[in-house]
Amino acid sequence: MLKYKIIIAGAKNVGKSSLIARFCDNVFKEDMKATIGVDFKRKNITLKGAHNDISLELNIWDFAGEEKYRTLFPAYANGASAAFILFDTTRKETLKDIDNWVEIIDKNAVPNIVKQIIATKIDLKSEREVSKKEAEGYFKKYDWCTDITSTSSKTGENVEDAFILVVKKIIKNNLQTCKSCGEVFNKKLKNCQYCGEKVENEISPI
Ligand SMILES: Nc1nc2c(ncn2[C@@H]2O[C@H](COP(=O)(O)OP(=O)(O)OP(=O)(O)O)[C@@H](O)[C@H]2O)c(=O)[nH]1
Ligand SMILES: [Mg+2]
Repeated sequence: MLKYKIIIAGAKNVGKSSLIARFCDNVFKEDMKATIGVDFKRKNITLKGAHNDISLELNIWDFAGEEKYRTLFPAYANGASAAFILFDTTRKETLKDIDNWVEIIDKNAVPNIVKQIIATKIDLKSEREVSKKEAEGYFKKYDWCTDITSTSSKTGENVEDAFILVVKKIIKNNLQTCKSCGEVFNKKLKNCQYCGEKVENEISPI
C-alpha cells in the first residue's frame, strides 16, 4: 500500500481535529477537546484512477494550535506530502497565523508539498467574519493557492471533497502508471517496480 503523510496546521480552535474526525470516523463533537502536542490518525482511501483504482494509506498528523507547541511542528513537516492549512471563517484573527505556518512548511517539507487552504465552520453563517471573497483576496499572495475549500465539520459539507482534492494532487505529484502492466508506482523510478518496463513517457494515474 502506498503511504503518504498529511499534516494539518492552523491556529487554536480553528477546527483541525474536527475536520479529521469527520473525515476519518464521520463524527462531530461540539465539545471536542483541545489537542495536546500532536495527534495521529490513519485512513485508507481508494480513488478511481484513469486506468485502475488507486489505494493509499493516509497518515494524518494533527497539531495543537496553541503557540507553546509550535516548536514541534518543523520536525513533523519533514516528509509530509501535503499540508492542510486552516482558518476559521468566524474568527478573522485566525488568518494572521497562516504566514507563519506556510513559512515553516516551506522551510521543512519537500518542495512539491501540496498545500491546501481550508476555510472552516461555514455552517455558522450568522457568525461569519471572513467572506469567501475576502479570503480569496487575502490568499492571492500565494501563487500555489488556486482554490480555497470551504468546509463544515458539523454538517460534513466539503470535508471528504477537500481530502479527495488533496489526494489527487498528491497522486499527480508522486505517482505514474506503467504502460505495460498498469500498476501505479513512484514517479522518480525510471523502470516499473512491478514488471521492470522502462518509462518512456510518464502516464498520470488520474
Ligand atoms: N459549528 C461548528 N463548530 C465547529 C466546526 N469545527 C469545529 N467546531 C468546534 O470548534 C471547536 C474547536 O474545534 P477543534 O477541532 O478542537 O479545533 P482544533 O483546531 O483542533 O483546536 P486545537 O487542538 O486546540 O488546536 C470545538 O468546539 C468544535 O466542536 C464546524 O465546522 N462547525
Ligand atoms: Mg485539535
